Amino acid sequence: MGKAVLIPKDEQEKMKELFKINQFNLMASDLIALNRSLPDVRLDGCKTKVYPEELPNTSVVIVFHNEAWSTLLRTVASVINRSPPRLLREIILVDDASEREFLKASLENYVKTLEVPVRILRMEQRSGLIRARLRGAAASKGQVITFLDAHCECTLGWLEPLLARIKEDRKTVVCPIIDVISDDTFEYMAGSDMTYGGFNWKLNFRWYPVPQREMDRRKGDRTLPVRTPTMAGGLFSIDRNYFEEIGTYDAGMDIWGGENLEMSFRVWQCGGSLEIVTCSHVGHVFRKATPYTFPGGTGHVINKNNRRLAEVWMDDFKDFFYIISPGVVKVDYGDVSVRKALRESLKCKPFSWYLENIYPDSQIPRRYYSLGEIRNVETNQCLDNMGRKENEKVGFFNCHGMGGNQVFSYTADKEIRTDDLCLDVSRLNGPVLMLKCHHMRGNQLWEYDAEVPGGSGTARGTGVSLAESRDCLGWKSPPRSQSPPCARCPPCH
Ligand code: UD2
Ligand code: MN
Repeated sequence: MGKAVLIPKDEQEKMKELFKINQFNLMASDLIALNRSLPDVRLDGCKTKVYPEELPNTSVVIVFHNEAWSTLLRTVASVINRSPPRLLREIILVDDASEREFLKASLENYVKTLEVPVRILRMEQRSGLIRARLRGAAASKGQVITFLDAHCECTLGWLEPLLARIKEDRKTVVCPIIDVISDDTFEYMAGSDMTYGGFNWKLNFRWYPVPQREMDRRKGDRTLPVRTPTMAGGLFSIDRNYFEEIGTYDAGMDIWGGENLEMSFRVWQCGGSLEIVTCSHVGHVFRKATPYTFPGGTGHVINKNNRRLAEVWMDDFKDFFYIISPGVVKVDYGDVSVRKALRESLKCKPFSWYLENIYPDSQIPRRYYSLGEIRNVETNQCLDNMGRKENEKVGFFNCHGMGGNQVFSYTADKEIRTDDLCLDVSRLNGPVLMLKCHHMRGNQLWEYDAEVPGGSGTARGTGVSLAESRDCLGWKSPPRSQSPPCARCPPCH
């Protein structure tokens, strides 16, 4: 029933050793049956829903690199045991050049004993999850392709609502709610239907609360799919032909990262939609660290992938990513002309359309006056978020002109924001804090009185000055003249 596994004290040393192999509690996973039962975590309204008898069937594609035996085969078992046989066309396992012996002949022999066709494809060399998924997709025969990570557990009724939604609208890409399988105890914990996918300036995928406008659109019915700006990436279903039409994946992306935002932007901007189907629940082991190597270096690979998606899909809004990630502009991202041509041929909408219509609560403001540093021209000190977290005070530091922690945007809503935090003066005479942006103005409203855009002026919060001991701050447009340009003053609105 998805309960936690507790390892006795005298085995905990061993447990810690084994943890390092996959960055999850392998000992716990190995103690759990491959076909363990799970609680039914669905909303009551989901349990009684009736889906059409005729639904498209699906191929399930699972890519893996050095995955553990028990997690991989528990994923497979849960797919087989909890999918109506008529809807499960096949399971395709794509081995991304794993080095572990048990993933070779033993795996092949094991899957032969299963009652659903399971094919194993092997990448000749380490290719990363994106190209591995492309390989699996190309070999698949189902009407729908469902991608899963190799450490998932599907729950009762997970598949029907996904396929039913695609049957209703073949251009909808659908994700289940991703439940949490603890990396420590393998306890199964229900995910929330009240969060959806977003991203920050660094292009990290993040969960954010489902906004009121989306609750209103669904008239408060939480069993209806949530339109989500982005997806986490690992677990989703897509109509097979639509996957082709919309441009599959960017095969120029390596190893891990970025492909989820790339697909999210592409689907929305090119006429499709992306939803979390809240009646479908699939568990996933979320890890705190990656267990495998990144040929080329973790940072380099992720920056390259992110540059590819920023260059193709984000138009000038890529400036937010570039200015907050110093050095990233130096990363070679290869050739994206094929992806740009795809964007042309599909007549996709601009990123500003996406921000306005799909993600108005985005961390990247659709309209803003300025993006750059906030400098006190007398002292040459700059506002600096100091890498601090929510609810801490904003700092000051010598201006370094490198972006990063010294980047702020003065938005059309008159917020001063640094990534997903806004300067806030809710504590009377207290320090200026960085809090979640609430879009309600109030304590997050800043007036800026410079006469020329980008010129010097005073930024004042309601009743409190921005700096602890200073009355005002000089305001200067971004210092960098090299590409990418950071200033766009002020946008039309
Ligand atoms: C999340 C996604 C993941 C992917 C990633 C961004 C979920 C639950 N997971 O990270 O699917 O979108 O964000 O890229 O949404 N793998 C390979 N070859 C590699 C590296 C990984 O086959 O070179 C496999 C790996 O064994 C796993 C899958 O790809 O089955 C995803 O990798 P992960 O589990 O490390 O990614 P995760 O969950 O942190
Ligand atoms: Mn994963």
